[in-house]
Formats: sequence, C-alpha cells, structure tokens
Amino acid sequence: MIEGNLNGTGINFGIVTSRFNSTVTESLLSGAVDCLRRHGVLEEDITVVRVPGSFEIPTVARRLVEKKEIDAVICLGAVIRGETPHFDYVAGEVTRGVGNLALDSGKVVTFGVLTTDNLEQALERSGGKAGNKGWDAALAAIEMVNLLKNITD
Ligand code: INI
Repeated sequence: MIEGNLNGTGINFGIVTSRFNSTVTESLLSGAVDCLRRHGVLEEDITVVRVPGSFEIPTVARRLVEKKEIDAVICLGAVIRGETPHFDYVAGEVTRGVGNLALDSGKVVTFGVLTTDNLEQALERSGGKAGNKGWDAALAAIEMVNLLKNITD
C-alpha cells in the first residue's frame, strides 16, 4: 500500500487566491495557511498571490508551477451563482483550467474553489459549519506531494 503522510516540513507551496468575494476567499486563505503551518510548513515556504477573480486563477497557478522551487499550488476562490449566468462560465473555466493544469504539469495542484448558489453556503464552507475548504485543499496538497514522492519507478 502506498500512502502520503501529512508532514509538510521542507515542502514549498504557492497559493493563488481571488479577491472577488474576498470575505469568503480571505477565510479560505487563512484556513489554508493555518493548515500548512500546523503541518510543519515554514512561513518562508509559502508564496501567496492574489488575482482579481476566479477566472484568472489558472493563469497564475500555471506560472507558479513553472517555478522550480514550488512543489504544489493551492487554488482558492469563491464563485457564487447569485442571479447571473456569468457564474456558469466562470465556474466552468476555473474548474477546467485548474483540472488541466493538475493533469498536465506533473506537480500537485489542488482545488479550493467554492461554487455555491449563495453567499450563505459559501460562508458555511469557509470557516462555518461545513468546515473550511481552504484548509482541506492545503491538507490535500501536503498529502499529494508526499504521495507522489512515494510512487517510485
Ligand atoms: N469571479 C469570482 O471569483 N467569483 C464570482 O462569483 C464571479 N462572478 O460571479 O462574476 C467572478 N467573476 C469575475 C471573473 O472571475 C473575472 O475576474 C472577470 O470576468 C475578469 O476576467
């Protein structure tokens, strides 16, 4: 059996987070950073980049995975349906872009982008009663870096 442990010591992370719906995304960011620190990641090994909206996340995430010192990129955003069909386009593009990057880059890329019907649901998932998806995306990144190291040729 091959597994990845949750020791983040010595791993270097990039975090891309959107400013759109910043009440939600700043909580996702706090959760992610808190998770990394509690699992042994040094402050100096975390690079945070803010982008305007979730649509812009894949562009910057790709730039970060190209940096040789970065082992994993955590993507954080909040796409809230509200009244506009814009939601479907933005949610679709960020999901596709991050997913393609995760498969194509060979590095760990995790997805902490909320797609919810309303602000209340987003708040529940960013430190409310449904936990913090930023924390979850950070934990998944630590596990995946260690897991990939353990799958040898
Ligand atoms: N960006 C988000 O991160 N969340 C949203 O809910 C959202 N909505 O609903 O419009 C949103 N739009 C902005 C988009 O991500 C881009 O920044 C913009 O289209 C410029 O490219």
